[in-house]
Amino acid sequence: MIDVYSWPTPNGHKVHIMLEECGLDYRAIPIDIGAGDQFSAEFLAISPNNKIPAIVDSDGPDGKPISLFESGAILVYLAGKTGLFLGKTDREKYTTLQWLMFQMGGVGPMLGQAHHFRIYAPDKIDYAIDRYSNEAKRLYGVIDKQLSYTPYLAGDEYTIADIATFPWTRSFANQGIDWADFPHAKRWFDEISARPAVQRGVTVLADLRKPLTDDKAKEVLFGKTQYAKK
Ligand SMILES: N[C@@H](CCC(=O)N[C@@H](CS)C(=O)NCC(=O)O)C(=O)O
Repeated sequence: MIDVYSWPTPNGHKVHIMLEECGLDYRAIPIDIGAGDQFSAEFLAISPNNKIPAIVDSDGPDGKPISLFESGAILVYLAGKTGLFLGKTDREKYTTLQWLMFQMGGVGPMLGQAHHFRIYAPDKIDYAIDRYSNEAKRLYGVIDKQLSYTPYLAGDEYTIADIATFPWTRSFANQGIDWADFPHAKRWFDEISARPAVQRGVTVLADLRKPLTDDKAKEVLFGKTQYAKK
């Protein structure tokens, strides 16, 4: 059994979608990041960076339990465990990892900052909004160009690179993106949105999430609680 410690955010959705796509048995354990659950000693023991998602697989590679944090590492692990969505040849695998790293190092952090400064920041700082909105557009441009050559990010097959990137593009409007500017990415987005496992994955724990409007949740995520010494 795989326990997934998570919350219905883009990084959480990646793992929920992968588990659904692979047909693995799992239990979703909510870590309410607006309430501060990510700072509990139990959670920090498996996720020292105080962020979701994390997993504990009772049946790890050596038959013993393994715990993992970082969504990219979890996707690679689940792909290795099942032999699914990583590619078959070495060439396909490295290409998948390349686009996965592009998501982890670029798409996630930058789209997250665009969303933050456009929507959540208490002061609307033009410099920050422009910087991250421009970077979001540039990244969508890279994705759009790649998807003008190939059906999926890493080539002809749907892989963990698509599974990692897709959840971030669901908030395109809050990132200042107009799909009309990115027709190939829109074709990909619509196709992935229609996959049954994706539709199930994005509903995991979703009924627990409230809009990020209350001051307590904002303080936990963006204020002193986040930076208190642990
Ligand atoms: N690089 C990490 C990022 C994880 C991450 O940023 N998780 C957010 C939710 S999407 C979180 O747990 N935030 C809680 C906090 O910052 O305290 C990954 O991909 O797993």
